[in-house]
Amino acid sequence: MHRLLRLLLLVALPLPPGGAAAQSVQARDDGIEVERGTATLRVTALDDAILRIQAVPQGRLPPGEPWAVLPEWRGRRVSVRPDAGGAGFATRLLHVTVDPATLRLGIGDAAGHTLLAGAEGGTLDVPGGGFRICQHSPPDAHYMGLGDKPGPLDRRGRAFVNWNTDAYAWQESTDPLYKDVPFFMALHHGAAYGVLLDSTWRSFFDFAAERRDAVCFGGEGGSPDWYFIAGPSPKEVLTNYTALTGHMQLPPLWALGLQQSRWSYTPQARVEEVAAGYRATRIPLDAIWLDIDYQDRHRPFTVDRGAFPDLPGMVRRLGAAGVRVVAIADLHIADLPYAGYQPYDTGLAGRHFVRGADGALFVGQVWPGAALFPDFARARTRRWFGSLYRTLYLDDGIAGFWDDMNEPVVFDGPDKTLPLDAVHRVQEPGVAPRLATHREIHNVYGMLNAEATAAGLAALAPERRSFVLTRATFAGGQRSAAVWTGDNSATWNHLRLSTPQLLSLGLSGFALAGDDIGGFRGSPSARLLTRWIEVGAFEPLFRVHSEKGSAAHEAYEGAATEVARRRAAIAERYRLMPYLYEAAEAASRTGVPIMRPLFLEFPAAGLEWVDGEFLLGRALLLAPPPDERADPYRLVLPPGTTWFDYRSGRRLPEGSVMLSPDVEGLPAFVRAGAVIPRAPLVQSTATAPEGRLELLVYPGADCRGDIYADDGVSRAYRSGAFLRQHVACERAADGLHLIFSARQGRYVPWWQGFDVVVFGERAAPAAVRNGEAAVAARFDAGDGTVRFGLPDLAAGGEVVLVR
Ligand code: NBV
Repeated sequence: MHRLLRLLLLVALPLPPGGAAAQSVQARDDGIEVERGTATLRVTALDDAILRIQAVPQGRLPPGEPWAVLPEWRGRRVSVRPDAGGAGFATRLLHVTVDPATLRLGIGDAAGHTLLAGAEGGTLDVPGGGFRICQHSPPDAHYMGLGDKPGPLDRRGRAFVNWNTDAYAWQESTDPLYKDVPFFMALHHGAAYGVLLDSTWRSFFDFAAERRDAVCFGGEGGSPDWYFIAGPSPKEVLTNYTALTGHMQLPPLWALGLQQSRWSYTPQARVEEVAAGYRATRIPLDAIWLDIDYQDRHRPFTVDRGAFPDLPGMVRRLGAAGVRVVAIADLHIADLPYAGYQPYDTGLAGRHFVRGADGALFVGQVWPGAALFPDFARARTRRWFGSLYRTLYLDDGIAGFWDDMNEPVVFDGPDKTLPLDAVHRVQEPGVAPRLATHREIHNVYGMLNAEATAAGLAALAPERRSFVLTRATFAGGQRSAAVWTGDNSATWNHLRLSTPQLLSLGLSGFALAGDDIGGFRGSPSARLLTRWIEVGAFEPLFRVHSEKGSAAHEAYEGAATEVARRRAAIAERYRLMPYLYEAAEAASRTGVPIMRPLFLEFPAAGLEWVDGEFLLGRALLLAPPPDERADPYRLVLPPGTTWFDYRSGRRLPEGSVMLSPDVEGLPAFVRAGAVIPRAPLVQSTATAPEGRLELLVYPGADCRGDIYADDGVSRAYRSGAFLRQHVACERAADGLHLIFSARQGRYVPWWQGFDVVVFGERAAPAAVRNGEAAVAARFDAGDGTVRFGLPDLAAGGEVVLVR
């Protein structure tokens, strides 16, 4: 980070007519408040790493939005050290200055490096409503985030709008898409910080597009209320950001297995046929999805009993085969008076539906025909909506739910959504009730739909982990639901786009994200489907989905050679499930995503690789071919770390290597300094693997790995029914040491012991010792591995490969 004078953030305020405005500076215990003319700017230190910045052109500062930031932060403050001159303050990590004459704000780190600095162009009063904030952008700074926006991960040089939109047939340049995550991370010379604009209004972000030296962002309504989130490492930014806005919940284990969806599997016999297709071809599968046609005339929370004469029976039979059923239940409630349609009747009675500006219920066309729209801004309405899942969840046995169309989509609405002047009632605990227009609520509507679903499921079955997938969401939406990238297309370009898009979601708090494997729109060639499955096998969510009328997307369909490759890719995901699950569990506590861009692990290495390569967890590097061609392509490896080829176990040369797309399976590599747990193959996560847990050890600096396990379905892990064990490796004068920490938690695992494989060894160890006991080991000079078995070292232990 360069050592410039602290540059200053300028929130340019209009001067009142007639000259200089009166100023006042008030040092506060937790920050500073400055008045200039009628305007007020307040900076509050919520903790040492997180600042909240609020401003208004006149009047009092509004209380702020209840949606993105967790309520526990509402009263959170730390005491700060005021500067001698009075116009700034310091926390333990940050130094903030405000120039009272100009209201310029500058943020630096404790060592005096500038982090964020002002630029011209900001205003608290955009004509027509809203505000704009501008900051200086060093030419070599990079910007990541904003959720599901497609295109390169580095947003520099482009401008974006946030407005949740049903973007069927979206392409690389389409903006906005389904989600609004007004959070970005800036990375400059390896040091990072984050910015959350806590605005639900249509917002925009310009990353040095209009002016090459400035980043500007703003909203079309309201006043600035934003958070500066310190790092300095990108991981710390995410940890702080998810402390502020919440973590994804640990998903049930089955949600990490292969999930097969289609619009639509119907009737019942077809659903069972697809499951049987997987079992017959020995391709693992954990879930099948029911799209809108399982319902009676597309009415949410109903079942077409003609096509599904025995839904609970079907669910039971599939369950016995290790396949769960996930069902869609869209938010739009069919407008069906006097029809005995309970969602309508109870919704009307509870006054749960959105009304137009004229006070009449708003009715719009969606899948069921005329429909009503729950007012999710109301906590009571969310509770009611959550209760609608009772029959499907508790009686029919549906394992998870899918919230689609929640931007929301209204086929005949203005701009295909609710009218902007439709009225919502904001009624939240701890917040003064008020009315708000749809213009203000639109961007949080989908997130609140998903919150209603997740909270409803938790209330119906408190002991069970829930699984919800949502299309629209907002910052903080990771708390309740996983996300997918909507209606992509069955093209090679869309496969390529999926990597930066999922990485961006991970950097925006959404660790549990996936795309429609194979492409939603259109028919993938057998080759494309295979490649997509090979890539998807290393993504957080692994769900194949397709549109009506498209060719088969099931992994078992097609030429035997393709099916074999898909089977191998899916099987490898299942074998890596302990590694994947541990990464998911860590993400649910730390916010560090499962799927990571390389700079997250190697911040100093910059962004050279961002759009092709990615990491699964900390150790596994995947390098999909850039396109459909069979030409060799270059793999660039972050410097300073040795890498191994995951499949051959061989050490790679430093720098870069050429890869051929025709090798069996997706090119995969492991960093030196890793321990990867791997399990025997199962056909579903519902079956416990049998035998021993494999530990793949790649010696190197900072060598470590974690084992995590629990029952995979309940919430008992929160009260101690889990297993966590840390394994480290260390090269010492007497040999290589494997250090097993004592196990935490009381969960009893399926494995009886470990099969250890140590890679990259040049010679056979003189002996392998587990404490005092000698261990029989096998050295393979061909691939440089040492293999041996160990008992289940639950109490911890140290194993030495003696030189
Ligand atoms: O419910 C039907 C589809 C669904 O399959 C898809 O995944 C969603 O993104 N849904 C959109 C509505 C219709 C899309 C044209």
